[in-house]
Amino acid sequence: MLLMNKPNIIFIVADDLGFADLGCYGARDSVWGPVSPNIDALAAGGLRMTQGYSNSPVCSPTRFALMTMRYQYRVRGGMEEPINSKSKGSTTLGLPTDIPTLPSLLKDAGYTTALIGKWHLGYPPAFGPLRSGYDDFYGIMAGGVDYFSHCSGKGDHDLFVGEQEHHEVGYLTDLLSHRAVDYIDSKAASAKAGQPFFMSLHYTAPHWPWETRDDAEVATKIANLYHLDGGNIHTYHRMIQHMDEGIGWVTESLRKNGLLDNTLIVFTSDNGGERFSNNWPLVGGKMDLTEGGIRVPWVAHWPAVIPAGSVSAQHCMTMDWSATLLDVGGGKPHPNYPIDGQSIFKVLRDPTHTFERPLYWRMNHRQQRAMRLGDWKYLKVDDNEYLFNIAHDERERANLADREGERFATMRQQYLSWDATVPPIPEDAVVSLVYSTKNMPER
Ligand SMILES: [Ca+2]
Repeated sequence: MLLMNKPNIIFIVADDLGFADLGCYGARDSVWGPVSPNIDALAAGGLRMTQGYSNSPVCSPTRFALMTMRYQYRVRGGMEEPINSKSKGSTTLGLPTDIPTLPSLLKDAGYTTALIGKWHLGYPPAFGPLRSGYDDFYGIMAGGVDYFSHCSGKGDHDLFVGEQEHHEVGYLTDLLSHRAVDYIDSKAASAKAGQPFFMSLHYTAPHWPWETRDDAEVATKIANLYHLDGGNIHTYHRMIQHMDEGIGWVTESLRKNGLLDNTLIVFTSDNGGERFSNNWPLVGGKMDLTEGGIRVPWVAHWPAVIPAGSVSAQHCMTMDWSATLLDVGGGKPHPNYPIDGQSIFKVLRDPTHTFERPLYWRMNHRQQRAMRLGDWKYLKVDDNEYLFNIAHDERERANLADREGERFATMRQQYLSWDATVPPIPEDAVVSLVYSTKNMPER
């Protein structure tokens, strides 16, 4: 290691935040000012990735990859798009507890570990964060809850400390931020004495329902959590800003405790943007393998190692960042569970460094396939296949499959060869869509 002490690690994951929703990724200011000044400051003081992806365009599959550092298709639960409340009581639709995870392997490397926020990888007694490597858990088990009642879509109260149900009054984004600050405060002395911590901070913001800190009243009136008759970009911006403010509190807490210099903070989203997101200049969003569904912000801040103001076009996806955090923490993958993720630690130390990194995605929804290799992307949606030069056309409008026939055939074959290395989509895998064109026109 470069450093005397292993760094503390904070992995912040937003929910359904789009590629261009942050100021540092080109978002316009809201009517009341910048939407994400604190995350923008982390990017300015660290690294911003321009070609970073999520492992999936939907929630739980990405989280399987984040935890296991492997393609999510390797476990049955990872093929649900996404895990929903019907998996309560299931012993198959969740993260199997025998699989080594990022937190369990960091624990082996000497870290204390905590998840504050959303789990979404199956329900106890078969599954849960404390069974997969986290020492502490404060948050929700489901894919989404109301910000005030903390109830999931079926009306079940879903806020837990460990595996104990926990009632607390407050706006969920703020509760998670305060809890994260408390965690840092409680671990500061031991961290300075050489016992590092790994904190996953998985916000539900800016996911539906469309409620700001001032919308307790709205929460009493919505028919269901999908909130198809509510929200607007102003509410959406405020929800991002509340999360950003909390991230400012977290950063300030690290500074106050003298931990900021040797703490690696990583910020991202679990999938591309939803209905109110800004994904410009990309097309599509959540559930799509066009760039808008999978290209997400990746910001990393670590003053001791990452040069301020760095920008990198290194290709990477969620599981590569998990592999990086394991690498940074001095952990090792379990030999029986070789990981698919590739560490980009070298890029953090030298953001001018890049390496070739082929990336693959597969969705049951609309039989989608995608592969990114260098400037090029092979894409299939329903029965249509495409080839795009992402470096020239990241909006994926100019289909070069005919003009570049040989390249198209080669990439298609390479995709199929990769696909043969992961289990096929089982017959009973479920795709759950929240809305259709009956609810709102095509985007
Ligand atoms: Ca999500």
